[in-house]
Amino acid sequence: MDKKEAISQRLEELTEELAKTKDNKATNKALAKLRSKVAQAKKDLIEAGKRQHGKGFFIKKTGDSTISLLGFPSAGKSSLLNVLTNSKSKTAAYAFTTTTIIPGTMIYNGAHIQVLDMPGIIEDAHLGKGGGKGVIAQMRVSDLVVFVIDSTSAWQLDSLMDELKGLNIHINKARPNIQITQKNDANGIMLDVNKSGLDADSIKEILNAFGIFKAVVKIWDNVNEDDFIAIISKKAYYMRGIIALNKIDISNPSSDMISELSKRYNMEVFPISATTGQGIASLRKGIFDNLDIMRIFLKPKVGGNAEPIIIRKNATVGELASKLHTSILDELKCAYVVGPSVKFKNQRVGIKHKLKDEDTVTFIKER
Ligand SMILES: Nc1nc2c(ncn2[C@@H]2O[C@H](COP(=O)(O)OP(=O)(O)OP(=O)(O)O)[C@@H](O)[C@H]2O)c(=O)[nH]1
Ligand SMILES: [Mg+2]
Repeated sequence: MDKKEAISQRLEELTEELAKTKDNKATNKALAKLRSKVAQAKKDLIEAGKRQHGKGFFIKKTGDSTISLLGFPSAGKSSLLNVLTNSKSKTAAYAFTTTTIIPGTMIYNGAHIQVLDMPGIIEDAHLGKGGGKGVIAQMRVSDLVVFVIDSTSAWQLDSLMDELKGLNIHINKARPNIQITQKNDANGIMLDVNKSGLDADSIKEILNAFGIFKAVVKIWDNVNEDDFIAIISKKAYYMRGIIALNKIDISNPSSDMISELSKRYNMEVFPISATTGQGIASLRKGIFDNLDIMRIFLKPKVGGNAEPIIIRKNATVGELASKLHTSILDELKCAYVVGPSVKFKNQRVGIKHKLKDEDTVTFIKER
């Protein structure tokens, strides 16, 4: 039995004991002790998992954004990489054709989007089956997950989503708002705001189990014990996702089924065929729209080039200037903007003005 299995077993025993103790109407003190032991075991489990990462087929992030193609074997991930990018990844009618992560680049709206073709995920990927751990680790650092699903067996997505939930990866969910400010002069744990489903004692025990004894705590959202532990152990991931419903050339899914899928998983669904090319143009647009990037054009054009600058959505004029060159920011007086972020053409704006996709900016230097 390896370390992780041993901790899992201990966690199971503790959880059982906790359930029994609750039935016994035991003292609060005994319950508190048990709860903090459970919290500690959960933390150990997360730590043990951390050390097992890094088998080393990590691909370095390049370009403006990175997306990963995730799905079961033979769903069509490699076929999709081949139509979206300039790369060639081997495709075949049998499962586990792709055994390492294959990168490609998709250029859309002037943005260079790195696309990662992943080996097919199978159940219990988190236990290391089918190289699942490396795939998950790489996926977590990408900016968007495209779930590639075979439309003839779309509901398989259930087990993939369960797998991710078990790994504390949440798709299209806002990160719960929890503030923990450690203060040496605080009088223990001061619970200023508590909108969670947890009572003050449980919160204290969990924080203590993580070595936090003096802090001001504000919990603005309704979280349960598991969410709370995941967040304070910094092991919860919140990611964006969309669904590429593939092979529609052989299944022809109904619009009811598509909207049902979208509702169930809270993701936009793009019906496509990687072999006939149906729906691929909409998927490209969907990928760009779901990334946190926008296009800004410069006037005068840099080197006669009409290529946009790709920058984080809602970036300011100042952030744009420093992305280009720090010296531009130093000399910047104001800017003139044409486009969606201003009320009229060539509106004069300051450094803190927030830009929008497809704005055109003229920098004015200080004399
Ligand atoms: N009819 C049809 N077949 C497709 C489509 N996309 C992929 N296929 C076929 O499905 C099979 C699997 O495709 P791959 O692209 O290798 O699938 P994968 O998801 O990369 O599979 P692994 O690498 O094994 O995980 C191949 O025979 C493809 O030709 C599609 O849109 N329509
Ligand atoms: Mg493949």
